[in-house]
Amino acid sequence: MSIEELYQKMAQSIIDGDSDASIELAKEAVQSGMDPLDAITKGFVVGVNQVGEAFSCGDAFLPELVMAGEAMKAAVSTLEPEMEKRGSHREMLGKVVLATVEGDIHEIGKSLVGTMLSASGFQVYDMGVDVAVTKLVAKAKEVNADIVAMSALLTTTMVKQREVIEALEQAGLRSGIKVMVGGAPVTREWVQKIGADGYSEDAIGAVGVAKSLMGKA
Ligand code: B12
Repeated sequence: MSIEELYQKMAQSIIDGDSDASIELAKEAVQSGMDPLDAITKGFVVGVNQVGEAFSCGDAFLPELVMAGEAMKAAVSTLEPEMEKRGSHREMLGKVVLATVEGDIHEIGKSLVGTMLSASGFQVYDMGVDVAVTKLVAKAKEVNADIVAMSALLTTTMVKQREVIEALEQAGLRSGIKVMVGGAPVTREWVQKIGADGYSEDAIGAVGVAKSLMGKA
């Protein structure tokens, strides 16, 4: 099978919501020596984006979205050990408290960012999804975080990113902590509006931004 065919099959496994197939294809990618991030961005993500578009046009419904999400999660989890193995940087670059904001349960992009950051040498405290503003701020204080990184996939939950920044300010922590935000609806204008320090459209970019925020780019 050519690489292009493999990418196409990967995308199709997500469209079909077929976790067994997405896991098998992820394993095949690892065995063939493919960069796991290529498998994600050129294969699986193409499928998940297609399902997302179909959902927004009314051509797909919630069960399809759920199945696609599960298949995507299964593929990414299968590729994670290989991504971590490939992360060559072992020097501790900084502590990152990472979460998907309150009210939002989208976890795939957030987890991918976490994997890439830890593979690049950051110590990542991944708090999961739907994390309350107060819990996030308390964790940042507890571990003496260098960076707070927040994911939001819904236009209705993006506002929580601003609330966290305000809560960090109120707790007197903002000057010592850099804030990174991301997620599909996040734009540069939004980043400026809420006074965040960094933003990236993808997980690779997130590593570069985190490094530059730590003065280690
Ligand atoms: C899979 C999925 C789901 C799954 C999530 C499964 C899971 N375990 O995560 C399920 C089925 C649960 C779901 C539920 C819902 N979803 Co949904 N979902 C998606 C879908 C198709 C893909 C998201 C995804 O995983 N993408 C792949 C990852 C790799 O990309 P990513 O998340 O964008 O992350 C990358 C970047 O954004 C960036 N990034 C992400 N986070 C961060 C953080 C930082 C700090 C940085 C620097 C970068 C960064 O790097 C990541 C890696 O490259 C999107 C459509 C889309 N294409 O985005 C809709 C989408 C986000 N969902 C949508 C909706 C409406 C919903 C529901 C409200 C549906 C409903 N009626 O119930 C619920 C909301 C539930 C909730 N309260 O959160 C809408 C949002 C519309 C809007 N603008 O608000 C979308 C856009 C679909 C659409 N086109 O309408 N969803």
